Amino acid sequence: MKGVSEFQTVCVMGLGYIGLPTASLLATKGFTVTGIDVSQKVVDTINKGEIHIVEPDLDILVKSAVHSGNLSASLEPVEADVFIIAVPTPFKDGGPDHISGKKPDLSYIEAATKKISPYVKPGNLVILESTSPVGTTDEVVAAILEQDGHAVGEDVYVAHCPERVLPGRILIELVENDRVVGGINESSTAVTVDFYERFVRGAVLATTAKTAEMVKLTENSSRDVQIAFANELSMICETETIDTWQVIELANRHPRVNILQPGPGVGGHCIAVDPWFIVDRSPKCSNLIRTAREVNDAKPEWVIERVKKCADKFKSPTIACLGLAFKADVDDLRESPAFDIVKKLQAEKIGELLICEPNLKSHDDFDLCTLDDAIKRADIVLLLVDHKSFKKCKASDLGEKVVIDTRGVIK
Ligand code: SAJ
Repeated sequence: MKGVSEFQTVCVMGLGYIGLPTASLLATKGFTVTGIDVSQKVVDTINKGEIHIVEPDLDILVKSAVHSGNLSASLEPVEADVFIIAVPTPFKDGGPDHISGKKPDLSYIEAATKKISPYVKPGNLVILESTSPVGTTDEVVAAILEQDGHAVGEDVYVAHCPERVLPGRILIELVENDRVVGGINESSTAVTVDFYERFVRGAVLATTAKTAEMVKLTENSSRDVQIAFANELSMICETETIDTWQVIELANRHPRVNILQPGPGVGGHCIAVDPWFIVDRSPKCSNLIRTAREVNDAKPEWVIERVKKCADKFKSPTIACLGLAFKADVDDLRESPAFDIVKKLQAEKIGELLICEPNLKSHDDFDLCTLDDAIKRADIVLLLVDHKSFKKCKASDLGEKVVIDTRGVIK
């Protein structure tokens, strides 16, 4: 059996927002990495040294990793010293009632574990990086490997090391952030800590698998609750005709107050999803977490009502919708409140929509236009995402146009 310092080959399952940056980073640190994805298109793109997602500097990293010969992509796993599972964990939406319908969908983790199982050998390390409900590392990953005859915990190490990187800063945070590592037993934890210490500059903190799972869910739920507070505040301030952003700015001058920013809702595949994993397992003790999710989920509808009210004042209004992404300076539309708002305005035929998303070249459902064109022709300017280019818009340039600024960026 190899010692951890001899681990040289890595197989990364899933080449998305976490898997691809991780695979490329490891490749540039000297590991021989094979990235596995279910999409032939993604595999072909990466093997050409190109990328399929928008993330600062990722194109340069992938290009150099592929050209060095240390990174290649494939549809099928290969034998390796370390296997990293970085696949999505969405929820299954729409059950008989809204809350219990939000059950975690672990099918991608199950499929990835089953796929690597025939390639796992004694001495290997299997790491789950996907954000997961408490118990998944033991009850899903380790259980599947055990069923397949692997001596899990004895000569096959299994651990959870949740990813914590912020889209838009992934390459910096992959290296700089502290990491939490929880093995299914002490030897798994120790081996995994050693592995991350080979490429992470932040501290690598040891705990159990269950604690590591809960830590990750806690981080995202905490942020969700705090954003819900800001969103609720923005609705209260609107009824009082007070500027929310000024209230927050002034309140944050108190040494122990730090309120986050309101917006059109909370999007992305993490914060809008992960708190439900806690609610699903502990429904009786998670009122605050569930309510925060509901407040944030209700915000897009509140924005739509505001748009409708403004639109009623025009015969046939032209509405510039600025942004579709789930947050600033990314191209990711998953769980995006901006996208949902624009879709609904379109479905309800609320005016002529001019849609601008500078991070996308095109979109199947919408014709996209430039910022200048959208603003020039609009009666109503609806700012949904605080993209860099939108922050240049000044109220003085918008003249008599009605402005609905859900992010508080138009000064
Ligand atoms: N948002 C607000 N107001 C704020 C901050 C954010 O409305 O003050 C909105 C954003 O516009 C977006 C959503 O919240 O729609 C989430 O954005 P985000 O930037 O807070 O977080 P994500 O989803 O991009 O990344 C989060 C991060 N978690 C935390 O900050 C605790 C990241 O570190 C995680 O790795 C990531 O989730 C993940 O993958 O779980």
